[in-house]
Amino acid sequence: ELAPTNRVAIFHEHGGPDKISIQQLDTTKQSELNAGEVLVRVLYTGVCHSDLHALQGDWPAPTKLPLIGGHEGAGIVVALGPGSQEYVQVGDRVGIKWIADACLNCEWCRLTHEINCAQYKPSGYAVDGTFQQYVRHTARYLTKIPDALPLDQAAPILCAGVTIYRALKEAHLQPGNWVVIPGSGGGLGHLGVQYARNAGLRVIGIDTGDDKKKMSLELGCEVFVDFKSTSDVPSAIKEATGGAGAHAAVVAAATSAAYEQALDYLRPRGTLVIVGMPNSILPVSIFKTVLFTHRIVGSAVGNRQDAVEALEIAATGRVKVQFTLKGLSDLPDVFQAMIDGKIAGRVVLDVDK
Ligand code: 8ID
Ligand code: ZN
Repeated sequence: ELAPTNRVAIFHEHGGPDKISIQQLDTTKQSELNAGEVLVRVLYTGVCHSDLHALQGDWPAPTKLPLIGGHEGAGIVVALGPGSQEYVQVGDRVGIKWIADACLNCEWCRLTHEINCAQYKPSGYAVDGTFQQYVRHTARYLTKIPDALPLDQAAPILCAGVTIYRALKEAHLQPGNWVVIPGSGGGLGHLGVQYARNAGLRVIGIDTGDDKKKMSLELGCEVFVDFKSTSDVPSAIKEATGGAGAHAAVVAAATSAAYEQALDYLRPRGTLVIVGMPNSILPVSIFKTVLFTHRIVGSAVGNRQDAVEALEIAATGRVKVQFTLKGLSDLPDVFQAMIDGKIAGRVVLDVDK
């Protein structure tokens, strides 16, 4: 059942989409499973903007090199290492997430904050990820995918979905509150609009262009603000919320401008949730933060329970990934389209194509 070769998208140095090459690697190493590991045959993987940050070397944390990126993988368990059968069986439909593994034994892991574990390993960053057909993965950190959810739909939930679902929780909102989602036409954002609506929130989307506007409104934004054609975004948001401003902004855009604007349209006691990750500094007025008693919080993916919940909600059909299906060999073009801001929703790759 293990093919002799593994088709991968790999890069040896940081840079642009031209650094990616598609190769066939020998699978011998992958068949030697350690205790607690399983072999996953990846079928579909989403392409997250974090994969582009990894390719470009944007963040002040080094990736492994050469790197096979990707951290939104959906596939089937095809082989079990010793001791892994207590978690999964051969044939199980499973998801691979940003957190490939954590120690599960430190203070942060005990509190379910595995993202803060000093030993946690990000997929497609510190260890090879899902832009390949076969991934060796710790059994205990895989997430089972509900039967009702097709694997191509499930893939983007495993990072984009779980991340924005958890970020909405971090805003501590009540039904009827206003939440603004900058980046509402992107991968995380378009799912955020739907999870927010599912939680009874009133949603304002910010993004640009007709496709992203249409998608944002169809998925449940009451108001859409185009950040390129609107001269004063904060005023537009204040007006839409009856003058007071929004209860929260959950920023899913990879640009600092979206953060600076958010601080100007939050209502008193409002919360800014930092999700999108440009490598930049946000200037914050200490005086205004005190005057308006704002909260500013970071949110990073979600824990294993958040992943289960995000998948279950998607399996009911109340959250639907809007995706374009492409092949692994299209990855360079997909990254270029992401750089150009042309992707509405998500791109999912069939790793065999
Ligand atoms: O755990 C985390 N915190 C986490 C997890 C996953 C992803 C963080 N991220 C980060 C990614 O690394 C990236 O920085 O979230 C950001 C968004 O990821 P994505 O959703 O995968 O990116 P996208 O599909 O390119 O969507 C971004 C959207 O933002 C819009 C773009 O038009 C695009 O639709 N946008 C931009 I660029 N500037 C904007 C602005 N000023 C804006 N939208 C509103 N206002
Ligand atoms: Zn991601």
